[in-house]
Amino acid sequence: MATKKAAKSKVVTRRDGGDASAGHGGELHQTAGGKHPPLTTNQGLPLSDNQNSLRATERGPGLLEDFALREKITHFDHERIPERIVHARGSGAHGYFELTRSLARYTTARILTEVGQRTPAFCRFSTVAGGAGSIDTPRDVRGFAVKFYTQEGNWDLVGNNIPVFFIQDAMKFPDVVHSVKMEPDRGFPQVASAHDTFWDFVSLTPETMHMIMWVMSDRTLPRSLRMIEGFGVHSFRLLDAKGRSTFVKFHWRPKLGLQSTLWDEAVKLAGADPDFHRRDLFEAISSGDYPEWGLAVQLFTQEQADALPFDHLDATKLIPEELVPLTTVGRLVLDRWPDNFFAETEQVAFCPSHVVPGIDFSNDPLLQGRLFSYLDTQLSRLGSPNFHQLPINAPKCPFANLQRDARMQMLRPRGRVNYEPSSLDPQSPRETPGGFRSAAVPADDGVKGRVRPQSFADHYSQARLFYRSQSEHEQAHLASALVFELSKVGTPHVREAVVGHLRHIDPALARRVADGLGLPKLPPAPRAAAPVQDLPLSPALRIIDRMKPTLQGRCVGLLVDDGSDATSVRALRKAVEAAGAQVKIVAPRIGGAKLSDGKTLPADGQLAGTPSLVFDAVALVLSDSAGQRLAKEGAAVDFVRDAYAHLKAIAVDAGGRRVLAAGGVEPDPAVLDAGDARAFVAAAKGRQWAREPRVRTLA
Ligand code: HDE
Repeated sequence: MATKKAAKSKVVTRRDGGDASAGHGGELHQTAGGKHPPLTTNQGLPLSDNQNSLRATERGPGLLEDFALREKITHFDHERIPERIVHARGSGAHGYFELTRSLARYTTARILTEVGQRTPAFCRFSTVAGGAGSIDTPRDVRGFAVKFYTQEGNWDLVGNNIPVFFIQDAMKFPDVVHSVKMEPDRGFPQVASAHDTFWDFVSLTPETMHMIMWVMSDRTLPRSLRMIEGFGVHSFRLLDAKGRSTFVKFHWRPKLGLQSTLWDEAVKLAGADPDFHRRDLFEAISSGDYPEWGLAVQLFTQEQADALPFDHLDATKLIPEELVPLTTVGRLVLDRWPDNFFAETEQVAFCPSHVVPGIDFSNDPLLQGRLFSYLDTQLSRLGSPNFHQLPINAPKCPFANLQRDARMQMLRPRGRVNYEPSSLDPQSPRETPGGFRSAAVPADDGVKGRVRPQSFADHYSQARLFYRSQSEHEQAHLASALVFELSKVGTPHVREAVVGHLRHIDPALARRVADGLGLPKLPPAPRAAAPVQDLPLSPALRIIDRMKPTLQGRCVGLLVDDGSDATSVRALRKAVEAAGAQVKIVAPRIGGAKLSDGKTLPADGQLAGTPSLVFDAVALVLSDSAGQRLAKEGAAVDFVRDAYAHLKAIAVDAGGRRVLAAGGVEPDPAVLDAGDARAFVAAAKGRQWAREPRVRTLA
């Protein structure tokens, strides 16, 4: 038996360096397949047989004595840990943060004052509502959590891709999450807000309205995690050496610009590639095309905050950048995929309470609740207060205190002193004058109580500001999203109540949605707790106008078959790659296609499994006979039909035109000749918004 041979074979190499946590002791065995470490039990016992359990006789019962089987199965039975109650599905990557502009005027935090300093970082992106095994492209908020391993301890900036939140007070978090998750009696829908309980909660909670505008916008349908913004949401404080504080809001801006998919595309992507975003991030990092974001800050004083027409401590409000400008101070680059998904992406534990000296919290009641929740959740998820000792969570600077013991203790503190003050051990850790201090700000006068300030009462003005700041196309998408979601709500009074709220936001929006739902008349608007203000619009909140006309970081699909014109294929590929995009070859067979020059071009994807959904633009270079054949092939017809409906540029030659015709696609200025690679590249840099009214009815 091969394994027996392996166990007996001579030790040929010592394992040098590497990750001791990988678990094997250091000796490699030469086998026919190469050099392998010995397979051992968790106690280090080398095993000679990993194929068969121990049995009383050849065809007899198994034996309890079989410790190797029991250890293996027991460990397997316990492989899963509780998934995160929210943000369960996520993808992470390592990288670094580099400061480009000092904030020394405002803070002592070294990560924000030492220009050029590179701080190691780990970033995890997530959806919110679905389970760990759900899809990447639901209509959902995306988490954007960054752990900076600074010299002064770990700083976690645990944000989202939307700058506001559903609720104002942590007390309501379990309610909003329960309402959006699958309904508890039936266990569906998975990862969708389009159901009664969510909209019931929303309709009875007007403070959700601003966030609802964002969630119904294209922001929740990102094309790639590399093309989302990130926001710290709450106001934080920066503290200088004298203890003076300045409010700060943190923003991440993607280098590739913002880009979203269309709803129809996102829905189909869920089936075509449930890992669409994870794969995209993995492929980008693996190919050295490192995702990058700029870190920008909005800085403002208490006096400026007091002059704002809303309360910045209310997490349902943003501060338009037209009011308080953004200053870019650094960049985040993700350049390394984790070695092991579970050890790193799953076990990473973010807590907004992890800050460094020079950064402090504001009184935002949502943030205050979060400061408790995350530590608590890590205890249940990771099972021990020693979760900070896991390599992904451990600070990369020295850390020491007098906390001791507990489950899964990995450290071996020495000596008799595990208390403070002490005089017996000069080495025991002590307080440091430059250590963390809370901002010494005077507390407001007031009465203790379960209260919401009147300054939190305006729920509609910023929802209006957001909606009215959108481009025409984005407004149409938003209205259509509301119609889609509310059409999935079975309870008429819930649908009507939501439309009632929309009347405060924008009467035309309310009418559009009411029409889309087929309501006979506009439902009444609820009483607004504060007058609705017409705040100055903020065009910076749009996506469409701010999409970068670029192919950088994008992917173009080239559909070929036997006999495709080699010159056209080569010219298209060259032009697209020169513009910074990746080219993927799609063919009816994964082995590739024999082009007109007699050479075989290997395929990256087989046609049936590689729809145009996964590309930003497509080209079809097909011989006449291949065109005729593929015109009868559903996958090829869908390839062009979807590309057209998703407003993508399409290049075709004569063979390709046959498939277009079979798909009933009417040529327009972005359906181009495959011979004109330059025009194709120019069109591929954007979506064809003008085409949209021809392909779908929007509310
Ligand atoms: Fe979270 N949130 N949250 N959240 N959140 C969690 O912590 C919570 C909120 C965010 O990739 C949980 O480790 C409360 C706002 C991200 O691991 C939990 C409240 C923002 C992630 C939790 C909020 C976020 C989480 C679940 C209201 C944007 C994923 C697992 C008071 C600024 C981090 C976990 C990762 C995760 C609680 C509101 C972002 C239960 C109580 C606002 C990106 O602790």
